[in-house]
Amino acid sequence: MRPAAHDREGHLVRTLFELDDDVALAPGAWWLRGFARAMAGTLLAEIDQLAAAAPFRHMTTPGGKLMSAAMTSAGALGWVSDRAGYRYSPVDPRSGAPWPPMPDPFALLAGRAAERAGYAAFVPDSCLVNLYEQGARMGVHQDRDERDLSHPIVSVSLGASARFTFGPARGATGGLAVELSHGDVVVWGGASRLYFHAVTRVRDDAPRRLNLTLRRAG
Ligand code: MD6
Ligand code: FE
Repeated sequence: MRPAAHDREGHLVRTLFELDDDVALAPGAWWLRGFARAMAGTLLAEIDQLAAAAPFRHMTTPGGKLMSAAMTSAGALGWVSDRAGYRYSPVDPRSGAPWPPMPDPFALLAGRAAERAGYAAFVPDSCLVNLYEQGARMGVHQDRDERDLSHPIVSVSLGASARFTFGPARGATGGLAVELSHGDVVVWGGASRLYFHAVTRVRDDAPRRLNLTLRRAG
């Protein structure tokens, strides 16, 4: 939180929330607005490097549909999807080689963001990178392929802003929609670790959107 502002007469001045305030989204879930903005250039350069080694690709869902977001991974484990299902794999199925190592700035940012949200000593072993070109979306899902669900997930948004929905049920009941902007970080775990979420649209305020989701998967 920022210190509260006062006007010339000493009145406390507050809007609903101010730029870069931390916002509690749900029990255990925090929206850290702008938390990664100062690191964005570093993160984007790391993404370019890792995509040169493990290119973005559109994976197939177990139902046989092509996902509209393109994906790649870094770290000991990478998230993959194909006709056989969703799972984590130590190798990139496209090359058969291990995923590129977790970039140090990713792990550093994840640990700091998790700590700020109340999760001490978070060390990710997997970073899924989602690339959204215009028109790409992500359908409603839960993240439950990780071995130990007591670890939080740290999600970093870069580039175009996007509408993100988040709640306890597959439908809208009890949920929220927020606009995630360049540099925003969402951390969630605990009571909301299995909340449903989706990216329902990506805005055209930048040519594309990138999202990092950092997890402890193994
Ligand atoms: C995205 N994010 O923002 C998709 N999952 O592009 C996710 O699916 C997600 O942001 C788990 C935790 C945080 C997330
Ligand atoms: Fe997810």
